[in-house]
Amino acid sequence: MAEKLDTGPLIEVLQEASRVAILTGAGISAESGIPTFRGEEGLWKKYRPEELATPTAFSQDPKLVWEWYDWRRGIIGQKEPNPGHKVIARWEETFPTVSLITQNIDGLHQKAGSKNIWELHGNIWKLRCTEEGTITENYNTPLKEIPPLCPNCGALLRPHVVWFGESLSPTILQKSIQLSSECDVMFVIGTSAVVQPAASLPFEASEAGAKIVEINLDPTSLSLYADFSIRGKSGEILPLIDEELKKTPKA
Ligand code: BJW
Repeated sequence: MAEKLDTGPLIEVLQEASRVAILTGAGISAESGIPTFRGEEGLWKKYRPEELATPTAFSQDPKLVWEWYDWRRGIIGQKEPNPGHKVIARWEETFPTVSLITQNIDGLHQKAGSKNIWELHGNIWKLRCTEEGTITENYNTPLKEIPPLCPNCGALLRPHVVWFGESLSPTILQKSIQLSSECDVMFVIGTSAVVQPAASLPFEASEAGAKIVEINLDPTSLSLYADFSIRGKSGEILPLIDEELKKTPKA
């Protein structure tokens, strides 16, 4: 599929682009071996996270919720960025401005070298004190105690992630909306585009005149509205676009 892709019209658009925004979801990390949330092999199927990734679940059984996060940290900690993450990181040198808005909490974009990142749903390597709100980085896998407690005040620590029904950081959300409405091109990569408010960002971009490029294994509710909807693995499609971009002289 990827080999037969006609990238010509997309390359023309990219050659004119100066502000590129990229919205990523779990699919970008799938080829690194991190399960996505939805779909046959999704995390939701095996571990019912809709019951675990909520403030209610945490207040009822913090140990259970932490065991789930500890298990996921153990998987993520062993994984490396794939060619898709690496192309996105390199594009910070290719385009005048690249802004990466990610729903992922795995930290693989940072590991690949991306710098200008806006993490909409937090980061699994950060813990937040439920009393003081202080945020600390912690890379221990497994954690030394479950549930972990704040070394300063002894209160429960929680994962610094955004659960269903919780608000996103207003600063990060506002910045993401601004970047979406100011970009020339927005890539939407490996997201089922069902979780709000992230799923609205491509529409902000499109309404403001940006071209939308979706890369996904399957069609989504965004596919019909995208200017380019490319089916395939992002770890294959992104390097292919990058190669074409490098070898096509600007018109
Ligand atoms: C590949 C691939 C490969 C696979 N290559 N592609 C408006 C209307 C209705 C409801 C709401 C609304 N506004 C807010 C809500 C409520 C709720 C919501 O959106 N619900 C919907 C499900 C309907 N949103 C919220 O609660 C948000 N808070 C909020 O808005 O506060 C204000 C408010 C609250 C309540 C009401 C109204 C306003 C918070 C959302 C937080 C989401 N948190 C999670 C968990 C994070 C922590 C953790 O990881 O444990 O974030 S849920 C989970 O979904 C995670 C993800 O970031 C997020 C998105 O998933 P994603 O990335 O799209 O993954 P998948 O698995 O769904 O898709 C993977 C895709 O990749 C697939 O399409 C594959 O085909 C593809 N793929 N391999 C390319 N190799």
